[in-house]
Amino acid sequence: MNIRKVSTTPFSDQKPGTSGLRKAVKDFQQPHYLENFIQSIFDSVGDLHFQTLVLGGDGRYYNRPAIQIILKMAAANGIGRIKVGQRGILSTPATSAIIRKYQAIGAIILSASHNPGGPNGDFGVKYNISNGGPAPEKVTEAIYDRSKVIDIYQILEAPDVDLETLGESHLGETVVEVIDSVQDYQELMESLFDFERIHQLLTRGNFRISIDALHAVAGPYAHAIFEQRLGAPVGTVRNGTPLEDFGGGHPDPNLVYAHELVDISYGENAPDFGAAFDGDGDRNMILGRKFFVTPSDSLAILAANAKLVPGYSSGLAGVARSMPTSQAVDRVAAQIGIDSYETPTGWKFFGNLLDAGKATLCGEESFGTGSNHIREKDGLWAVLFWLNILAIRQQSVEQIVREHWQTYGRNYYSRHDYEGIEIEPANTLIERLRSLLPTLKGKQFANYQVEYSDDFSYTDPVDGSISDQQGVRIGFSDGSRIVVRLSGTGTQGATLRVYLESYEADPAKHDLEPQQALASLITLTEEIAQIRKFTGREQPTVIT
Ligand code: VG1
Ligand code: CO
Repeated sequence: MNIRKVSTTPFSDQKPGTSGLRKAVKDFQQPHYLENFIQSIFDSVGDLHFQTLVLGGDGRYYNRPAIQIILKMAAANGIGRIKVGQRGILSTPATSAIIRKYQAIGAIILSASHNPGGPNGDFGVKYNISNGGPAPEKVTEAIYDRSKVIDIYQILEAPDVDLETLGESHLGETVVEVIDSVQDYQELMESLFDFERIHQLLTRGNFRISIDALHAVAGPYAHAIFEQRLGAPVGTVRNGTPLEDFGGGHPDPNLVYAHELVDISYGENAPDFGAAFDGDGDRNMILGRKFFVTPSDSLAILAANAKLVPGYSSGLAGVARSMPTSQAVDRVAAQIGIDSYETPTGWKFFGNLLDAGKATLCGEESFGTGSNHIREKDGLWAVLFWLNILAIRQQSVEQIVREHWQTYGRNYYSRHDYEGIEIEPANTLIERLRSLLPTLKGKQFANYQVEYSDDFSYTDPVDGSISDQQGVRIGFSDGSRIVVRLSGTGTQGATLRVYLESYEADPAKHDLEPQQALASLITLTEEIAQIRKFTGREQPTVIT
């Protein structure tokens, strides 16, 4: 078989964001666009000979053609073995598990996560390194630097690989192994959780769950684990077949986009537990009966109850959360006497803490929770963790959350997103806020006194690398916070994210709606940041 060396010219916009390179499908379909980026990855990661690469994606439109291109490029670049998910399907957490289990050099994950799919939707490429986690910034920068000067890529001339049939074949010298998408991941889950107790919970008595895969990658995993293995009735998993356009929806597990599940969970005869996942299966939303669990609370509750779960029964080394995530987990860490780390947004910042054994559980406010079992956030894992806790405590989701608030106080929390706004005024808003920061400290706004104001800078405690300008934070003396940053995953215009948090110790005041509890902070945010003026929007697009 022939290796073709193809001349190419660089694209200037292949800078990976919070989670890989995300662009419209149409951008990726430009001649050489995908190939340039893939070759830039291969050129940046060192010697590939005799190495194993993991390859898969969330099943979105363009997944299959992209996989064929990448298989042939990987073979042309001399990779020893490629483990590719059957039909090109691998969730992000499963990919991370497979890298670690088989000591692969890394993985290419084709996903734009929660962004919509289809010919007019988005596509994405993430590169994960040998620890199973997203490439850290020094790697993504090397890939980006390479993409700016690339002039040639290599691809094997060969027929397409059959992705339907499990087993091995050859592409030139390279072994291509089509693997079961679920099996390795399911084995890992069985090693962490008490499947027998969860099986009992789901089959004896009248505890009912409802799982929504939003037509995305988690479907096959959820069918196999909840229905086939754990005995939940067929039909428990809704929208469980991955579709190229996710049925036209946003595969984003929150109260806005997972409205079908929300209607069920707040309807008559609601199930005891509900959950949804995102496009690539790394996010989760947890619902009780007529009850929503804030992701930040979910992280804190998993941390507080970790000893009930076999995989974590010996306790936690530490916990970590992204900076905008609420401080609820910090209170649990303080009580247990372990460290709590605050990192920039994006899972790549947890990798070093997990590798160094400094943190066991990690989480983000954006519906992401995970642990040291892999190096990605993990939607199904979070659901199994909750079910394991529920099986042992024999209380409702709401009772568990309310008891948690009684013990630790409640961190009221909300995120307001302004999606698809114009880039220039969005940048001006942020720059203006940055310039205000030095003047804010000590200032009094109605009942709020500013205790600190900065643009978050993170020094990695393991390798000393510094990441600046990770979000404007304004903290008040009563523990409330406003955080403002721009998204690094959007593909149209800019997305402004405003994160609001206030703390309430008194259980008598734990029954407010978050928007109501945060109302005066929301007004104050407008006063300081002038969001209406700069975005031209009266309201956020999405409130979570
Ligand atoms: C968003 C979330 C962030 C998450 C990232 C990737 O990033 O806020 O917490 O890690 O998406 O998640 P940003 O830069 O748009 O705020 V996923 O599930 O899209 O890979
Ligand atoms: Co995701």
